[in-house]
Amino acid sequence: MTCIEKGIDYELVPVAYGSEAHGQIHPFRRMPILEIDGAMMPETLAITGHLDEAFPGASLQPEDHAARARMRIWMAVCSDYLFRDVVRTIPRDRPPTNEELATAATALGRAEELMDGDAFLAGEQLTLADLYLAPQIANCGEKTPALLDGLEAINAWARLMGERESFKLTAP
Ligand SMILES: N[C@@H](CCC(=O)N[C@@H](CS)C(=O)NCC(=O)O)C(=O)O
Repeated sequence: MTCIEKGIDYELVPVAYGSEAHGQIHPFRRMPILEIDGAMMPETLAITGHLDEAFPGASLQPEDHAARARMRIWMAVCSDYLFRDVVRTIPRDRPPTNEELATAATALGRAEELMDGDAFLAGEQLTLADLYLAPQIANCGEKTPALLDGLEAINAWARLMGERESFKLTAP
């Protein structure tokens, strides 16, 4: 999504997941990994920040200090809490337990409370935080749509994100 929002050409390259070769380009054998200028860069935060800063086009990080902090709050929430409690906790290969559902629902409820009525997470401008949260909410919607019931602010924001070309073109 970040590449598309910035107008950067990219190619998705398969990797032998968990292999030694994978370990050589990501020490923890995860995704994503950006290959750029002959170097391999792991980790979403580093990758999306680099794409935004190293390429021309409208910035995806606000100039205003408070808005930038708000973007980082959301990115921390995505990275630390929603990724762990929603994306990782809700399984794909079996129905979730009640405990797993409760863990995810608590995290989503707290995220809902953090929404403050702006069009995007850090204000009226799209930022890296929106591009981080959108796939996480889509992941939840694929696996357990009922968890999103009643989360009005998150659902309104997700509808807006779902209309973007960058979302449609990268749909799972
Ligand atoms: N902190 C890492 C997390 C990376 C991560 O866990 N990625 C997931 C995909 S979204 C993954 O590789 N999962 C497969 C696995 O854990 O084996 C980042 O933000 O890049």
